[in-house]
Amino acid sequence: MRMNQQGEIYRIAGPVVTVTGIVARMYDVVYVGTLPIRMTVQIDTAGSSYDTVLYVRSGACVSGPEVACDDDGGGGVSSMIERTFEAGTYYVFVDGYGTGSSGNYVLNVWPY
Ligand SMILES: [Ca+2]
Repeated sequence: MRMNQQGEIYRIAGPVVTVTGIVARMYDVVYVGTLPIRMTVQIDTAGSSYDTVLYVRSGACVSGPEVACDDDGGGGVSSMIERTFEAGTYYVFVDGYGTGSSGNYVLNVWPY
């Protein structure tokens, strides 16, 4: 488990979100969001410049159970998770396929 270099967790604010940033080598970026009700959400990294991997964890940030993971399901080497989540708080990790993976990421969150 790697964490973002600032030790920060970014909050997802709003129903549909596109956020961008840079993942440095050896670090993940972590976002947290809360679903008020059970809903289906698509999370993807389309448009990112490197080989991304997405993880979703529930509960405690680094120790909570992993509820979803995807490497290349978004086409090419981008990642995509589409599933129905129960109400609750989830942590979305933008990781890289290899330990040296880094670059510009785009994270899209689409509830529907
Ligand atoms: Ca990938």
